[in-house]
Amino acid sequence: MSASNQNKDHNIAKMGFATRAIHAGTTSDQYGALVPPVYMTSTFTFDTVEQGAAMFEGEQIGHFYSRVSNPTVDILERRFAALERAESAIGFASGMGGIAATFWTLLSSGDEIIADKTLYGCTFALMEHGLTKFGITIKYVDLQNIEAFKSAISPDTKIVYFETPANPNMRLVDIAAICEISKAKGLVSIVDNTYSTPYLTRPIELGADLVVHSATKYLGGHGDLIAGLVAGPADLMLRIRVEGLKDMTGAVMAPLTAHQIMRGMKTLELRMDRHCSTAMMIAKELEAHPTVEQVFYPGLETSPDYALAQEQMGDFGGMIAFELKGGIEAGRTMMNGLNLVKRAVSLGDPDSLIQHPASMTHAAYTPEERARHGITDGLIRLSVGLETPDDILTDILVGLDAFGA
Ligand code: 7XF
Repeated sequence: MSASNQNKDHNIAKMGFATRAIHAGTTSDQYGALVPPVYMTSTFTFDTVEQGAAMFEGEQIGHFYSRVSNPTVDILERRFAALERAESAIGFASGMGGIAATFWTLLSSGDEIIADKTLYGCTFALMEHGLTKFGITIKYVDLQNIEAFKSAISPDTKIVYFETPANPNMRLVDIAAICEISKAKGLVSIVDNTYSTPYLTRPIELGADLVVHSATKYLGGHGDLIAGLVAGPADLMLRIRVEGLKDMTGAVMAPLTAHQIMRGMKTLELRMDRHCSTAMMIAKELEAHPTVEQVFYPGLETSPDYALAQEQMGDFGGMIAFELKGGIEAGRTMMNGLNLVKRAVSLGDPDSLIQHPASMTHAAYTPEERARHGITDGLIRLSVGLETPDDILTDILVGLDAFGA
């Protein structure tokens, strides 16, 4: 990177979120292209054998193979780091690819992870069915209980890991409180910030070491790609690049995907504002509806997490979970009665999506595990999209009527 680009980036770093989402990390090409070129190349040529050797040794900085780094992905990584207020970031082929590469880099046999009791189903499966095969112990702890966290820490604990809000039940974890203890005990704290996005919550500013994301969701923002991003301190990120990404998973992000995510991120702030305002409206309507037993949305004053949400979230996000009085049978009837809102997993798309965690995203848990981990069978998860707010609401009310009838 040239000195002039560094200076430009330095100024961008002081600017607002939307400005950073559009401009941070930009480098100029020989034609002055506004949108960065998509470098569809697997390899890069060396001027001399000596230059190639210097790059492999790490003595000379530059791109030499796209499983390690790529100029288009590099711009996205710098831009995303500027949003999370991190020193550095890495793009991955999927959220799971980023999470796996991070664990593979940081853990050895005999180590222990303390994970929150509510996790996305495949993250749980990676830990419970994957890492345990290699001598790693996972302790699932209710991280809303600070004392429980403290007493779970042992000399073997290396990582504390949590989502906030958690997928699927919307529980919040106090990032600052957990990360302060984690730091004092020498653990690496890892926050899955997929639900909030850096627009609403910046875990690193609150003391977290690493932030992981499914960029498939709000960051890409259009339901047309699978990707992951991880951000954190430069030294740790370099280790994750060289070990977890390059050698242990090879879960590299494609340059075209980086281009799509950069296009998506330009409107992240606008989209999140709309996701949040529509979700708040729908959460209130659901809460007032006679067929609804309970609504889980941190923006509701009745939420046990309302005070914490105001502290660590700029707004309350686009995800809602709820239970109907008639349990899962009523939930199925309700979901099958929808026309506009689509029955699908994933989230953060312009299209509103609805799904049943116990049989879909969290099917990796056994029924007993789901009960222990706070994922009830009657829970329905709604990803509130960007359609006209009243149209989403009308569709949901028609679905609730189908159940009420
Ligand atoms: O590998 P992916 O890009 O699908 O990301 C994995 C992942 C990591 N963290 C969180 C909080 C996630 O929600 C996800 C993916 N979740 C989707 C969902 O809950 O609908 C996956 C569909 S099964």
